[in-house]
Amino acid sequence: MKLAEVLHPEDCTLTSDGQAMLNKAQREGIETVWDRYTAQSPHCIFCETGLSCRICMMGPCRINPKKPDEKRGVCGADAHIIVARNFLRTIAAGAASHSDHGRELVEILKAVGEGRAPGYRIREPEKLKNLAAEYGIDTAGQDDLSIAPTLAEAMEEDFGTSRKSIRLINRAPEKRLELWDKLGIIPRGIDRETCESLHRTHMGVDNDWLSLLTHGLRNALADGWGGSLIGTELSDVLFGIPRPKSSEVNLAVLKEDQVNIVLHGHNPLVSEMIVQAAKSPELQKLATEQGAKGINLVGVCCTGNELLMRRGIPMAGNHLMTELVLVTGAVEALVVDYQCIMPSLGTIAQCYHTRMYSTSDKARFPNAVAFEMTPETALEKARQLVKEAVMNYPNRQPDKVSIPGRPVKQMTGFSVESLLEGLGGSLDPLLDAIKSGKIRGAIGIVGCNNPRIKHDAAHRTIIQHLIANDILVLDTGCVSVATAKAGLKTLDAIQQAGPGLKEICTAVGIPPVLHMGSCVDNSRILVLVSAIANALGTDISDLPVAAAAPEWYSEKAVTIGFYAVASGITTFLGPMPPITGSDKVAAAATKGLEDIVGACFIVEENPEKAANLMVKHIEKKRGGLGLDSRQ
Ligand code: SF4
Ligand code: MSK
Repeated sequence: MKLAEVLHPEDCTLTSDGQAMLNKAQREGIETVWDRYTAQSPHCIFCETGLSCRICMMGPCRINPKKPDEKRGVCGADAHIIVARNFLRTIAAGAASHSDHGRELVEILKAVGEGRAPGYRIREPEKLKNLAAEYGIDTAGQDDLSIAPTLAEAMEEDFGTSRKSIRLINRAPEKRLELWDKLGIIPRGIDRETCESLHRTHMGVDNDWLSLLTHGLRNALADGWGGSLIGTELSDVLFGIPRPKSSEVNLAVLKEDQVNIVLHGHNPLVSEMIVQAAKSPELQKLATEQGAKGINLVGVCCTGNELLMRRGIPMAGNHLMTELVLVTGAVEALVVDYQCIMPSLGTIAQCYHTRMYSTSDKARFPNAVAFEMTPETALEKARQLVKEAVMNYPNRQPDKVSIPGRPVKQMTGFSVESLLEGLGGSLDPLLDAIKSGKIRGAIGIVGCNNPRIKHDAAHRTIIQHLIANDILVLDTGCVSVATAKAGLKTLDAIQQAGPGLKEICTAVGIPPVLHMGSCVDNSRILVLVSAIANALGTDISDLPVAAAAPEWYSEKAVTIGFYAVASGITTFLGPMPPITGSDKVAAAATKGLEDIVGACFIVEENPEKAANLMVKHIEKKRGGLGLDSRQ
């Protein structure tokens, strides 16, 4: 079934560049994610509610609440056990993805210290030393290269530690740590909690839905305060702390007269080497010899976010735009690392002259050239890869090229460090703005796109509503592309903010929506809210803050949402997670956890209603702190 037969591009995506490329895809007979979504609909109701189980070969089983003899799986598991087990496995998968990414950064840090990683270096020695101090390492008299392997080894212990807790959890406020201790959910080791999730969910282990859910909190915390936070911190050490800068966004960042290389995935390890390689005068000269005016690097998804935050490299699009980037016909090379890379991309690349390259041994793709990079070989391989892309430029078919529209400007690069610098070294101006009510609170909008929801529409509606209500928005991941494309990351967007937020943004010179990085970088938001709670002498759950993932799709998003909740941040979800098959699990996740950790999921797919609920939540939290409240 083709898109043209059932759907119109305007129904699929809010974005004009997306609509233009969907029209082109239809004309050229190219199947996209929306075609496949339509073909797969309606989805299996048992899977959508979490009531199917294929954990063992006595099954697969499904629970049919309407049939008395189908209320238990073959092993005897009821709906609550099955739903909770499935949910915990999802959390474990998300935690594993982020944390394995974090582990690779630890390995590179070690390789840098041992002189095995040409191309990589320590760019933030101060941050390296601060982290070492947090891990109890005495750095006196040691140079950066000697500190690096010692810190890497200490961080490796966090993955499979024999300690009682992972180290960076200590950044959480005292009250939160006490609560976690009381609940027994302080993560002991990143790999340990993920491994234990898989153990608990094996047939015949943990058959108490609440116990499964509780371990989900611990596993998610191991991600947020462990694997993800290590990933963010070491990316900064190795590639630089993001600082405010200008860039551009949308498909028009591709250049008709240049060699276009698109960088996709999550881990900056590969893309940073491509950036270095592309600067080589020799390769630039080669590009000219092939008839191009230069080499143009652009990002998509979270590798794009990493490059945008640190280097200002323009962003071509988010998750649902990745196929459409190739439909422009203007891409010489698509270079991927891992996560959120649709297996369809290699097939679409073959419809044009585009070559797709996979760079990680653990992430292979159909119709992609396997081009594995290791710490030792990455820079040399990156040079080879850029050269291949340049040599592919003459193969471009001009009649198939169409780059729609014009790029939109955006500001990016708001790490915790750069925010503090912008505020004069102290959180006080931000706290004063919150106390005075000029800024009512802050919401971290994070996450993906999902063809269930009109692409970028929920993001845009919610965020415009929030800033108009004087709520500062921090965004990460694919939503950050949606807001940038809507012009919400420019100083002009201050005009769309409410009067209080307008005043503060004008005074500080920042847009009302601040880009804080990739989906791993949600850990930056954790660090920021902890610092605010510490400054106010309270817990995170008391603050006028929230998180939201209006168009989420990925397992990682569930884990992020759950570590936010475990940390005391109420989290608004668009699509409902597959837990409604158990009234107990659903009630706990969407209500009961509030009494346990001071936060829960609130699920509302309608963006207007969701935005209103978020404003209400912020005002309620203000009231709780004794601040003025518009309730
Ligand atoms: Fe069925 Fe139980 Fe096996 Fe799941 S674990 S497939 S419910 S028998
Ligand atoms: S890439 S996890 S679609 S944010 Fe991080 Fe985007 Fe979500 Fe993947």
